[in-house]
Amino acid sequence: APKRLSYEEKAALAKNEALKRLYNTMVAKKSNLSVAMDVNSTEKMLALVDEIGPHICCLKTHVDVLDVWNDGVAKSLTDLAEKHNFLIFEDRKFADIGNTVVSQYSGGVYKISEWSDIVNAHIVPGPGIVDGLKQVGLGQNKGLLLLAEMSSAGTMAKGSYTEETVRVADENPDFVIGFISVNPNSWTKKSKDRSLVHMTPGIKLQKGGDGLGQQYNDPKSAIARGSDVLIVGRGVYKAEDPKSSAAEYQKAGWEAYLSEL
Ligand code: 5BU
Repeated sequence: APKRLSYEEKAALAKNEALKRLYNTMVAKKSNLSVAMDVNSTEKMLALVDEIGPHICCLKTHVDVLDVWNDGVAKSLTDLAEKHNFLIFEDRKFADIGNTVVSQYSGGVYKISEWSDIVNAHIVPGPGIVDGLKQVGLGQNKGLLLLAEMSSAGTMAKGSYTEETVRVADENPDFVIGFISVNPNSWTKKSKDRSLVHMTPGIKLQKGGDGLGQQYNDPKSAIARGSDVLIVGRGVYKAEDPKSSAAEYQKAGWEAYLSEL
């Protein structure tokens, strides 16, 4: 098997600015941890992000679960991203035709393209969704992740569907920066582009589930399956001490990465 590339090597191959910035941040902070700060209180979200900021390479948001949103909140978030040096990934999971996602990405109440560095999309509609998102994001140095797999039980994103995401990614090397993946080593063999990032949700130090379909893997096994960035939600924000929990996940993820090189 070809040797696994380091984050530095992937950065050197990256064709997209946001992707390069992600790898450079990971190397600089020794962190492959992305925290999903899925609390409903905007005030609490901002306070927790300020606490755990030093430990993450990327913050994953769900802007539509927050109780308050306005341009000031967006500014607070991007200020925190600058203060702690992390990227912002809005987990919007776009899934419509190209023309509609142009508006969903750039307009509305949330104006997602103004404050996020990375968004993601399903390829259910076909490749026009990538063309639409690219029209908004490429000129602003944004990046797109394709949902190749999901962490939830019974996911239909598998087999030839997952493989189709590789084809769509290969056709858009300037804008598609990688995938949401669970077990990338099992399906990326044919991918030509080794710079692409694999970001993996459903990570927890204790394996198991949540009673609503989530399935957890631990950091070490996720990295061994080919993941680059570990996404942790409840493992951090539901912990008694979110900051020390984030530090623990950062360490576990980084040691797992080093052991794979
Ligand atoms: P958790 O609390 O660590 O289970 O949170 C996982 C987060 O990742 C949460 O924000 C989900 O919406 C998100 N997620 C996921 O769990 N599984 C997926 O396949 C995708 C996103 Br895509």
